[in-house]
Amino acid sequence: MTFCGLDLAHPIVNGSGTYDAIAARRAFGDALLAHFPFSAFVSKTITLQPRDGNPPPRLFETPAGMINSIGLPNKGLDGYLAHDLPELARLPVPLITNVMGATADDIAALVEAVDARPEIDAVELNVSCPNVKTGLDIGADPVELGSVVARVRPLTVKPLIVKLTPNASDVPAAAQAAEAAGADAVSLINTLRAYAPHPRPGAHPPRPWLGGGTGGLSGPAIRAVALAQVRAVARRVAIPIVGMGGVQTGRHAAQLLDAGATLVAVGTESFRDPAAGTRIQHELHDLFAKSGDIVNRRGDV
Ligand code: RRO
Repeated sequence: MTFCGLDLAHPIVNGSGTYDAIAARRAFGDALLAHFPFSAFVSKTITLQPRDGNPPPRLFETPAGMINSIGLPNKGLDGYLAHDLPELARLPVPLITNVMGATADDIAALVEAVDARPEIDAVELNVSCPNVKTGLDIGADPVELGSVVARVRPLTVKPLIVKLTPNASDVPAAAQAAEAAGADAVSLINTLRAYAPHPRPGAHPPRPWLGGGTGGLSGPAIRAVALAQVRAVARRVAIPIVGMGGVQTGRHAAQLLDAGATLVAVGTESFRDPAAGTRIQHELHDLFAKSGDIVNRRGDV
């Protein structure tokens, strides 16, 4: 199949930040390259400057999901290019680098740097980041999102995927703004803003459990939200959609394809099972084989 001009073996990719391919290579050796679980690899989000991330605790388990407050720890652009990129370039699949910035200038610098590296096949723009001036998530305001995408669009010839935030009043409007400004695809959903209270209630003032205060909810708990948002976005844009949110089985992946996604990303499930991508792809394949020919609705396969 093709996605934004990339040849992919199947529609299952990873959600940014949910699979450490470098650590997996260390753990599984060359077997990982022979049986890589995804048809493209999406990097963890990088920023211009290195970041330590949030203080611990960074994770909280809920009855059907996980809340993370990782806070973007990363080596920064230079560290990524020098240390991670040579290793990621050895993966047997196309590489999508995910970037985030708090200003349009930062995002532009990241996109230009990524554009200059032939090892990188596409850029994913994470817009779940507060603008340093307005304090609002860049991706939550369609006007601001459109202006950021329009600013960076001319800076790269690589496919530009905009990873939308689900924490917005009108996600389809944000998707439309991204499309109108030249995005080649949108991906959704990122995590839903969530709060994990401290296990000992009654403190004054009440304390959060997570070091970062609030976090993002992922896993099966958000699957129905993902389906609704992907479906609503698919009705409003013509560009392809990378759908994600609580996918644990091939059936869940098929449901997102039915909702209008072209690719499906696996995220939280990979923490339980690093081979989940392979399993889900096989389950999806078997489902398709049984039902004849479930081609995705955009005819992009
Ligand atoms: O690093 C994080 O805490 C994080 C990011 Br950048 C994101 O986009 N989504 C998320 O759930 N966590």
